[in-house]
Amino acid sequence: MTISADSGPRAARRRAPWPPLPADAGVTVVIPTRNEEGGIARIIDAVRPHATEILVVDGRSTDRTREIAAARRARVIEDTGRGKGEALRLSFTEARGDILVFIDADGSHDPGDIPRLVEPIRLGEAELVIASRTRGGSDELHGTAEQLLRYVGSQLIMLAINYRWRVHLTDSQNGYRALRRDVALALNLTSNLTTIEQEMLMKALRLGCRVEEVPSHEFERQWGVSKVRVWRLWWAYLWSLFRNLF
Ligand SMILES: Nc1nc2c(ncn2[C@@H]2O[C@H](COP(=O)(O)OP(=O)(O)O)[C@@H](O)[C@H]2O)c(=O)[nH]1
Ligand SMILES: [Mg+2]
Repeated sequence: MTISADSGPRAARRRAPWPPLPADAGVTVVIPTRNEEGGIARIIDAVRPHATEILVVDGRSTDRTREIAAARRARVIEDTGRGKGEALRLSFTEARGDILVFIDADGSHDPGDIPRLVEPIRLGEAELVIASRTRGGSDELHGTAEQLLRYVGSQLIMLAINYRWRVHLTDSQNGYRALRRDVALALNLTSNLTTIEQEMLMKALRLGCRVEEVPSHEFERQWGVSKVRVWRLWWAYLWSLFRNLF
């Protein structure tokens, strides 16, 4: 299902359709990492069949993440430790592929879904394709108070975005997604934190990009610990929402 942005008050800022990608468009799989030595090798091996380049953006890991990734022949670069958002933004200029796929390093996402994320972009049917946990199910969003906060918060944010741009999307927060690199560069994203995901979606809609979703299951983190504390960050999500919504 393809959903286009609306004709809202800022429609004048819409730009012309993006030019078709070359038939041999490369895919850079971007893996942000912070202390992911437990499974980074497995992720790199699993995404390799789907990638022309594997770019690990490391945020000051104090374990062996960078070493292991380099030994697995991924390209490893370092951000300045501000957060996952900074890591993703850095990848826009560093990646060589025309299509970027962002995937977490914690084993939550199924790398086998990469072709389905990339296909609509290759076909010129979408500029941003998000893996939807609402459609694919999540083992990580239900059960504890923090997970409830994440779930309810993300649904409310999704509701606001859907009303604002008159779209009908289901997952504004999943980090597992594919984006054209030229679009990524045009979005002028500023988030340093995990608010980057909703900022990316809102700015893409504002630019008139076509956003698609594919169902994708989210597994529990397979190793290591989560770096994101939503109950400490809720203000950042709200601020990002208001700044980008209006
Ligand atoms: N470069 C970088 N990566 C990060 C940072 N924080 C988290 N990550 C990575 O971003 C991905 C998602 O983080 P995670 O802790 O699993 O967040 P959660 O899934 O929301 O609990 C993982 O691959 C992390 O290693 C950071 O500050 N810098
Ligand atoms: Mg995770």
